[in-house]
Amino acid sequence: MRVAIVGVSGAVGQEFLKVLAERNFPMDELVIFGSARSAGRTYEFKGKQLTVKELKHGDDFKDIDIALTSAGAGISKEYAETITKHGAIMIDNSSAFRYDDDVPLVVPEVNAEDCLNRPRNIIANPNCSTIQMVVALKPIEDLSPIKSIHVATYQAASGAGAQGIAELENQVKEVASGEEPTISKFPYQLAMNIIPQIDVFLENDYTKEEMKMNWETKKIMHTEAEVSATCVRIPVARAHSEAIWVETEKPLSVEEVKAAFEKFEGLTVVDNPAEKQYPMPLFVSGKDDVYVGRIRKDVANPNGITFWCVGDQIKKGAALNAVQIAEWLVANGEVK
Ligand code: 11C
Repeated sequence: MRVAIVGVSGAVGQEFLKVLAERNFPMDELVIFGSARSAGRTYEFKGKQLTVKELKHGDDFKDIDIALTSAGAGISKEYAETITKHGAIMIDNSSAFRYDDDVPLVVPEVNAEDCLNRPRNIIANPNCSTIQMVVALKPIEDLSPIKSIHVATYQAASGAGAQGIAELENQVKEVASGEEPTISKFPYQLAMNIIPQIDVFLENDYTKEEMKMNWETKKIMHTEAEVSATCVRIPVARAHSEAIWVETEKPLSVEEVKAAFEKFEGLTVVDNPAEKQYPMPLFVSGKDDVYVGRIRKDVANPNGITFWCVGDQIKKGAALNAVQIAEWLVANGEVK
């Protein structure tokens, strides 16, 4: 088994290294690729130094079984043929192929079997804000079909990559010392502020990030239920939070939803209002699971349940989900 990482120097690329090591992913060799700028750098993996190879068109992927790619949609589109032409399965973290009918979009806890139908040998990893939401929605859908979803997100700086985290950290220092904050990745100062815009605005006045939550949820959950999202950037490093309102066909009790959450693989329930216990980015950063809490009946809708959901954006929102897809492929004999 030979695995490749493409885009190893980015925040998600670095997390691929950590997650593969942490989970002791079964492989004989790991090959790491990056841009001309990062070629030649070395990164440690399980005590060995690996050198970054420059990503080029050619036959470098000839003996690769699985390629984990996170180098942006443009690179994914340009190199998909190079990566897959000898049989490697490309698990792509970018938005390049998510909406293509012949590319499955997968969160293993929800729709792992969709991996079986991959005519182009590409499997897309969803957007981080969608991943954590669908992990929480699936056990509800299993109790009663979901009719609609409203969500307000509180998204971490890491969604804008390692440079996004660095920009927030710098701004915190700059603001604290009375300096003018340096703004580059985000449209406004993020420190001491929140920004109700992630990605560009579309014709319907939702942002692309908000519509990704709509389009991707439908594809992953095989549902027609609409998602109405408001996505907001907040000054937190690397875990996204979401307030979610779900309307189901039949009314559900808090107890049955909580029990379904507790049984569901990949979810951890922290919900003890009397002791002020609920999930927060402070405690969820770096964790594998998606955390849920504040579970209650929606007082504005007899068929509504509302709850709070926090997930590490770089782990389950990106690298871990991709590695779990790879693990599923291996466990199900999909890798020759
Ligand atoms: C953010 N969700 O928080 C975005 C980052 O489609 O993979 C991930 C964008 C994507 O800014």
